[in-house]
Amino acid sequence: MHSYQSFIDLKPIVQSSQHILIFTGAGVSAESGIATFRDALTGLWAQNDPQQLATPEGFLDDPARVWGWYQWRRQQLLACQPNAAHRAIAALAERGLQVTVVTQNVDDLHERAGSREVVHLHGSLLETCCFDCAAPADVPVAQVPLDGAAIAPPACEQCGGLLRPGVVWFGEMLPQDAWSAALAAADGCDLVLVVGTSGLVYPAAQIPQLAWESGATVVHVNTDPVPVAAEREYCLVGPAGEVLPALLS
Ligand code: BJW
Ligand code: ZN
Repeated sequence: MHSYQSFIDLKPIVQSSQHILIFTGAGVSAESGIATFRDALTGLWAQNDPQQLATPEGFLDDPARVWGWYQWRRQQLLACQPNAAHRAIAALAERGLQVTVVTQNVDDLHERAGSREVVHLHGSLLETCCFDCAAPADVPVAQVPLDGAAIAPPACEQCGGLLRPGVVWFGEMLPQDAWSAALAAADGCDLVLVVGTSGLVYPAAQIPQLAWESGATVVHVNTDPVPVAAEREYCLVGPAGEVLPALLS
C-alpha cells in the first residue's frame, strides 16, 4: 500500500503516461479565492443550506434567494484569476500527450488558464437557462456590487418561465454529453490526477474509481490526506498550486 508520497517519486509515472485524466473539484480553485463547499469554516455549505440553494425544490420555494446568491457568486468569479494549478494543468497538454480535464467546478478558470475542451460535469455559473423550457438565455453580470441578497430572476423570453443558473443541483441529472465524455476518459486513460475534491458527490465521484478499475494509476492531490486503499493509488498532500507545478514540470 502506498500512501503519502513525494512528488519526486511520482514524476516517472507522469512522464510515462500517454493519456492523463485530470479530475478536479473546488480545491483546485481555492487558491484563486473561490470558496470550497465543505471546508468546515469557509465552505459554502458550512454557511448556507444546500437544500435551499442547490435543489430545484429550493429554487421554486424562493427563486429570488437562489438567483441572488448565484449572481453574487458569478460576480465574485469574474474578479478571480486562474492559479498555478490551473496553469500547470493547461501546460501539460502542450507536451504532446493526451490530456482530458473533467471538472466538477462551475467556474471557468481551467479555460482561462488555457485548457481547451474542459468537461463540466456540474454545468457553469456563467450560463443561464429557463427553469421550465431549458432555453438558454444571455444575462449580463450585474455592475453594482452584490452581497448575495435576494434578486428576482428575469423571465424567459421564450415561455415566460423563471431563469435559473446553468448548474447541476442535487437531484438533477448530469449533462449526458459531459457524463459520456468523462466515462470515455476514465476508460481510456492510464493516469488520473484527482485534484481538490472531497469525492463525496455522486455520480461524479465514480470517475476516478472507474478509471482505477480500468487499470489506471490514481494520484490524489489534496491539502487533506486522502486514505488510499489500493495498489496504483497514491496521495500527494499539499495545496494544488504548489504540488501540481512541481509534479508536472
Ligand atoms: C484543496 C485545497 C487546495 C481545499 N489544494 N485541495 C449515491 C449515494 C448517495 C447519494 C447519491 C448517490 N448518487 C446520487 C446521490 C445524490 C447526490 C449526492 O451525491 N449526494 C451526496 C452529497 C451524498 N447527487 C446528485 O443529486 C447528483 N445527481 C444525480 O445523482 O442525478 C441522478 C438522480 C436524479 C434524481 C434523483 C436522484 C438521483 C447531482 C449532484 C450535483 C452537485 N452539485 C453541486 C453544486 C453545483 C452548483 C453550485 O456550485 O452551487 O456541485 S454540490 C457541490 O459539490 C458542487 C461540487 O461540484 C460538488 C463536489 O464538491 P467538491 O468539488 O468535491 O468540493 P468540496 O468542498 O467537497 O471539497 C474540496 C476538497 O478540496 C477538499 O477535499 C479539500 O481538502 C480540498 N482542498 N483547498 C488542494 N488549495
Ligand atoms: Zn422558457
